[in-house]
Amino acid sequence: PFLHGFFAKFTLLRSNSNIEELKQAIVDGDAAAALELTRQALAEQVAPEVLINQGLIAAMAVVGNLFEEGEIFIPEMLVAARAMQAALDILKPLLAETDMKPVGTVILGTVKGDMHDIGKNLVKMMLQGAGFEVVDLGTDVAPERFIQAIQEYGAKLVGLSALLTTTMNSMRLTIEAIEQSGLRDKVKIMVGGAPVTEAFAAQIRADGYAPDASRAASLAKMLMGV
Ligand code: B1M
Repeated sequence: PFLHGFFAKFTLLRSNSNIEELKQAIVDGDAAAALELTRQALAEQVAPEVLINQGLIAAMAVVGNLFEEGEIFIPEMLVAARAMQAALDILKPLLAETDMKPVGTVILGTVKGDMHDIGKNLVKMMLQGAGFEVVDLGTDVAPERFIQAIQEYGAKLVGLSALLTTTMNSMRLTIEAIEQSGLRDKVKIMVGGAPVTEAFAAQIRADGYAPDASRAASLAKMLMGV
């Protein structure tokens, strides 16, 4: 029993330091290291949900703070998000075998007529980093597709992105269509994108606006009461 305790403690200490290394690799945007450390930790029997919570999600929280403090910028945030995504891709199939539940499901898309998706993809990765399951409808998404997806996934949160002043109106039409479908009181709607403002969000009756991907993740958690 003494030796067993010793080895258990040793393994725990080792895996804690591996998780710290994994977290740092993601913050640094080193996808190769993040992958290697994730595989190593799995080989040492560290549970996937521990890696996600203490490694991936914790790393993206650090990245979000650094971004909000102006210490890093969009390119660094993108590489960090890609490193997180690489690790998440190998952990996701394993999660299906555990009972780890996502924080919630978000239906996300760039509204009709708009092809810009770089910002939307960044929002997606930060939401995933915060523990959300994201149903990404892509770009140029018609209001009916949002409605269909809300019904299909029983989602409680919808995220709309628009990069053109002309497609801000699609955002309004999407919210109006959700209202007319009778689903409005079942979902929270958050909006964002370069031309979108807090005042516009209020005008079109969205539940929230975020100026960047990091704050989109915080807003999503707030709207879901997490
Ligand atoms: Co376009 N484009 N573009 N473009 N493009 C802009 C947006 C523009 C400002 C350039 C300019 O003229 N100065 C301008 C819009 C002007 C306006 O509406 N007032 C413009 C135009 C006019 C066009 C075309 C019409 C050009 C043409 O064909 N004549 C055309 C439209 C096509 C269409 O959509 N129907 C077009 C096409 C393109 C490309 C395809 C070439 C390419 C897009 C590639 C792609 O996305 N896969 C492109 C690009 C790259 C840009 C610029 C240069 C960069 C946009 C970007 O990716 N920014 C842009 C000029 C600029 O912004 N400097 C421009 C980086 C990204 C990380 O930021 O998307 O703002 P952003 O996302 C941020 C936040 O806004 C927020 O978080 C993100 C990360 O922090 N956020 C959310 C975004 N979505 C959110 C959702 C949320 C919360 C936060 O909740 C759900």
